[in-house]
Amino acid sequence: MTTTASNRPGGRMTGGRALAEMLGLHGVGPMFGMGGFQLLPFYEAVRALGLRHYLINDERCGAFASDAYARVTNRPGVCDGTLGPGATNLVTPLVESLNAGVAMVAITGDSHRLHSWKNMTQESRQLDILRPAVKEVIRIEMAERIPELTRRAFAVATSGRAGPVVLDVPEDVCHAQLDFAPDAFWVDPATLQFPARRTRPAADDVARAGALLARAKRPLILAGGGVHLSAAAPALAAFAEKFSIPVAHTLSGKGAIACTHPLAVGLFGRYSRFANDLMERADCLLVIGCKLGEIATKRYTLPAGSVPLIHLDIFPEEFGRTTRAEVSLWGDAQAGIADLDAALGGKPIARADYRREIDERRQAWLAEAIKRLRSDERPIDMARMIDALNRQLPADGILVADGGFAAHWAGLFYDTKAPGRGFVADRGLASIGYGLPGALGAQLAAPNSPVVGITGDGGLNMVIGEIETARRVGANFTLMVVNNAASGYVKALQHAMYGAGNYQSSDLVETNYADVAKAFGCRGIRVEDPADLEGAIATGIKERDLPTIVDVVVTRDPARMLPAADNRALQVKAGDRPV
Ligand SMILES: Cc1ncc(C[n+]2csc(CCOP(=O)(O)OP(=O)(O)O)c2C)c(N)n1
Ligand SMILES: [Mg+2]
Repeated sequence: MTTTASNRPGGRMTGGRALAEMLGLHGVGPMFGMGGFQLLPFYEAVRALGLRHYLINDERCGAFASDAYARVTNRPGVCDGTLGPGATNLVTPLVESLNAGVAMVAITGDSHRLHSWKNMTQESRQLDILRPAVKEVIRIEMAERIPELTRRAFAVATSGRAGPVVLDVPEDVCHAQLDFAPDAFWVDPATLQFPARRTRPAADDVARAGALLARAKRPLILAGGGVHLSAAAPALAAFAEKFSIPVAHTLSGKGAIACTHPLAVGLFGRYSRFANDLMERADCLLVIGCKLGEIATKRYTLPAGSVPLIHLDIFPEEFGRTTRAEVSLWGDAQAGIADLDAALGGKPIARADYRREIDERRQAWLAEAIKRLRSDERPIDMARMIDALNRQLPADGILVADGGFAAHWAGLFYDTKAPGRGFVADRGLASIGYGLPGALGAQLAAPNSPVVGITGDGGLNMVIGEIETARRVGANFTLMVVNNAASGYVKALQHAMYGAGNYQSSDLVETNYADVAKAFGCRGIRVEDPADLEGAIATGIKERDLPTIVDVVVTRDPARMLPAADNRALQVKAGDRPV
């Protein structure tokens, strides 16, 4: 069953072709998936139309790669999985996108409706399984409705708080041949990126927030990932600069202002440079695009209840969930920042003393941290590895961090050099295994930028087959492997909770990932001496003919694995986690 290439949709075609035509009209970026019989006409149409689609070795990774593509471009990511195991493999990454507010369209093949529920091979209750993982499930029951419902998938994915949508295509709908009217094929241009449309907070709420901020002597902005979802980083940086308000960030909010900006005070929450201290002494907190979840609030102990708090968010259900707000601003981050700017009257505020204090606190923090950042230890100190990244990654570089230690260490010590999404971490669900496919998606999203992923060895083991994908598709990023021969975060917590030597199921066998990389036909560099770190990263960034894997042998001492903490001095409260 072949279809002829055409850039003018309409006429007789398969359902799969109609779907591919609609994706083409939506200008989708690289798609990732693994085929099966149900979606074959779609794959054939993708081929005929010349759309970019890549075979992935695990559907989880296809959706992770699309998610990273979406975060870097603010355009919806697209992935697919076949009936049954393909569809169920999408659960974890789709929950990531759901929790993180990332627009995705995930196409699933489904059983032929003439035979469904007759134990067709691979059949499962896949929509029941996927439903709570996504913003919306759209099942196409009539092939005639493919253009309309594809359009609807993009509309739902990109509107309000963005999120993932499953577009479920039964086999007979995909394989059907029918006549489509050309005027069925149109797109709503607003839905080609997210947020599709921007809403503004109510004017009287903005006025009250403006009055609170105007009175404040020590205001502090707490920026979450919503700043990036709204593409609000440049606006936020300008706002902070104009009114001399320091900016602290969550893991997802890194880059809301360049980390090298004098008003950037780094991570707040579970791990902090000095932002938590500033939070304690603030007299007004402006929270932007942040859910104030467990890690941001250090298990609901921050901020102190007495500080007046303004909460700007697109998702009103988050107001008051963990933290009481004095003023809740329901709206888009970028639009809300513009409104607050106007409410403050447009006159810059200098706050010279406050700025000086921030500089002093930064210097004091650095004086302590420098020992780790410049450590010559072998095995290598994680902080030294991040320091090397700080030196080697340029302003347009993108660092993608996996769910283990990588995200926390990089969140704490890595410095972006420009406002924007220079740091991508899967904090929606914090699965391990995002680092490699995330770097793949980010590299295809920003082909001219150096992309570096950091992954744990455990996270890499989970998805190692995607090294083959990266090489095949020419995604020539650099991947740093935090090689501690352990499920390190777990081992460090076991050490803190149960004492030295009491480890269970948290050790990995020593593996040379540089050799693994070479076996996959990629460049592999093993680094055991910290002095070699920068050269290895520089090689990865410069030599763009192949993906480069830098296997970094880091500390194996579980007492020294947690970011910025020496566990020997750690206080462990009964019934609670150590950090
Ligand atoms: C899919 C998944 N399973 C389990 C966890 C819990 N977890 C958090 S960190 C971690 C250790 C991961 O080991 P590795 O990737 O080697 O990173 P490391 O902490 O050693 O740097 C685990 C298992 C998780 N985040 N995701
Ligand atoms: Mg590890």
